[in-house]
Amino acid sequence: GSDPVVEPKSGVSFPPVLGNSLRLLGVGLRRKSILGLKNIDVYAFGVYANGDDVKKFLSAKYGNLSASELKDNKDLKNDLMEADISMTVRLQIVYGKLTIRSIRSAYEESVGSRLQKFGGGSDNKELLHRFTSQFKDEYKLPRGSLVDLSKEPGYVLKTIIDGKEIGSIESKLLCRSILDLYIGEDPFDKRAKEDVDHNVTSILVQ
Ligand code: DAO
Ligand code: DAO
Repeated sequence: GSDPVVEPKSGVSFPPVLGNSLRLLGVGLRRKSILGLKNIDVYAFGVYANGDDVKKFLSAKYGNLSASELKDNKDLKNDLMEADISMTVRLQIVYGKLTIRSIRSAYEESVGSRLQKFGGGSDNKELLHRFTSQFKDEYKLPRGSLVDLSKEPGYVLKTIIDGKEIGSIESKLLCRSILDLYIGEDPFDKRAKEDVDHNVTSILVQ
């Protein structure tokens, strides 16, 4: 459709198409508990992918399976995150008091655990640092800010804040790790992942 999609818990809405080729596959909410006491809603997010890329990279292997065969297909989920498919995760900030320091530390925890899981090697620290060194102390992310984490051909991860590119890093491991937060095994919001799985399946069976 052409109407915006609303993330129900935050009320944040996402355009159905980004640029002219990325389509919205699912929306969700990133929460974080502070001191185990309360949960804050940090940002709403939308997961986008280039539908032609999904077909191009996944049809040969999955194109003649039925929707039900695709539904619980673990290989498909991994291939979606590992293939050279253009995807963007758009974050819209909900929490009004984010500091660069809190972003860095949340990032080290969430992305750091994935780099460990998928890479395991010694360049993890260097990769983490390369990413967080893009966050200059003068950046502000007030409520309503948009951050696009954009995976481009060749496993280049671009970070774009309110339309302005702040850095780009070429790393398959980093791209895989970021996507895992949103559509991997233990995602921030299960519903978003289920929507993405469902929509990828419908791209492949159509
Ligand atoms: O004020 O201590 C606090 C809570 C801050 C929580 C910050 C979570 C940051 C999550 C990453 C945001 C990325 C844009
Ligand atoms: O939610 O834990 C998480 C991971 C968030 C990763 C995104 C970080 C993007 C930060 C841009 C910061 C710019 C100052």
